[in-house]
Amino acid sequence: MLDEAVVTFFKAPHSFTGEDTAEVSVHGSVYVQQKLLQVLVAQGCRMAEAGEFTRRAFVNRKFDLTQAEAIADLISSESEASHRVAINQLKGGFSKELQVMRSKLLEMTSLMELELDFSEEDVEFADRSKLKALLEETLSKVNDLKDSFRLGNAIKNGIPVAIVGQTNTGKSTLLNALLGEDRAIVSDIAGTTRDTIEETLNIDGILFRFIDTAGIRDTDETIEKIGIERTFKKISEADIVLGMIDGTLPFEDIKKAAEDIISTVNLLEQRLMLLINKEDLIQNNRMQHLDIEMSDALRDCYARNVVSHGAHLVDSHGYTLGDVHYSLAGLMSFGYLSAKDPQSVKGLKEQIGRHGRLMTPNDKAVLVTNMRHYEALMHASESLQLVKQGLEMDIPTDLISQDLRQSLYYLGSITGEITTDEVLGNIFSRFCIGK
Ligand SMILES: Nc1nc2c(ncn2[C@@H]2O[C@H](COP(=O)(O)OP(=O)(O)OP(=O)(O)O)[C@@H](O)[C@H]2O)c(=O)[nH]1
Ligand SMILES: [Mg+2]
Repeated sequence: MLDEAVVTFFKAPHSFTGEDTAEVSVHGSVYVQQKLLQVLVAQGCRMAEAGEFTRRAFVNRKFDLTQAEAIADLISSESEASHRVAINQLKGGFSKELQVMRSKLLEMTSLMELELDFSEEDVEFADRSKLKALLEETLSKVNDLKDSFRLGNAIKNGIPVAIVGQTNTGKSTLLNALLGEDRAIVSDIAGTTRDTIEETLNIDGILFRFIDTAGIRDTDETIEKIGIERTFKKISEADIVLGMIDGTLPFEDIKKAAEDIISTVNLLEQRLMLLINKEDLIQNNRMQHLDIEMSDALRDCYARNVVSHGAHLVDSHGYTLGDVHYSLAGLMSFGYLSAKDPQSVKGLKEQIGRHGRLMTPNDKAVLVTNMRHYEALMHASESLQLVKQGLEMDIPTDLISQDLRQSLYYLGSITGEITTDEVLGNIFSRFCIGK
């Protein structure tokens, strides 16, 4: 006797995989488990491969490929928001949208191909104006889905927040305070941080990825230069930029630092929070002055930058939250911070959480979170674009239908209607054994 066990039998097709399945539950001893496996293997069983159960379920049409991938996402979800996106995908919202598009396109393609069979007779089964309308509609849906990847990816891996500014402004101090641990080295020597440091943090159910960067300054030092190049790369990849400025500097320097930061950010796509740090060292009488001067300077600078990008200036309403003073309406705000003071950092954290909530849809919006889906959508979009051009230029039907087939292929590859063993192997090998 090895142990007392419970054996559960799941009869096909009402099991997870759709096949007859048995589950053996034993007591949690490693010895018992090992011994049991040995016995079973000796009786002709073999160990499951990574993701084999989910793969079998997919092959038995229990769900499609996006849903199988959603299971992997669900297992690895680290925040409420990423969990919600995975659940939406598991429920099949994304697949349904794709299937509707695909079946309409398929019908059109079949009609066009029928014309080819009757090419001598010069008939038109597929109404070209209907096809054009369908194309427009599909193309815009495909592009919307494709564009949702930036956000979807941010929700899954953390919304990237870059902490940037000149040296010694307190960036690393802020990172540490946000995380509540001494993650980055802090010192009063300018140029302490050389490389970027990334850590994730869950604020109110949304995952953020904070990136402390090398301070920006003119330097001949090779390594520091490389670090500063990385800083600019991180700024361009961030959704939220925390621009740190040393509040003890003369006003002209503060203004210049703010302008430098603003010019590196794309205010149409990124949110910028300018933080005048070391508030504890700013004298009260100077503060009021600074406030007024900064507001004026920033309004001008913001208008210049945003208007030069072709957008409207957003009216901003200032309000105070704890120690931190912000204007939220625009995508740019400025406020004061004392990175050394937990209360001040707490206010900032709440503010960042608020930005995050504004950025993440809380309804059942379909978001693309998977790189594979994103790539397929990109290819589908390209093929559809070719079909559209082909129709406009009146090129032969067989060429148009080839491009249509191509787009159908890419759309079908997402849900797994069209797959190769290689693709499946790739997807399921990322699952753990036993899943
Ligand atoms: N009084 C005061 N000092 C601060 C505050 N924030 C940071 N400091 C000090 O400023 C100095 C620089 O801080 P760091 O966090 O290393 O600055 P950094 O921006 O990461 O600097 P680099 O890595 O060199 O770019 C340290 O001596 C900090 O203790 C603050 O809010 N108030
Ligand atoms: Mg630093």
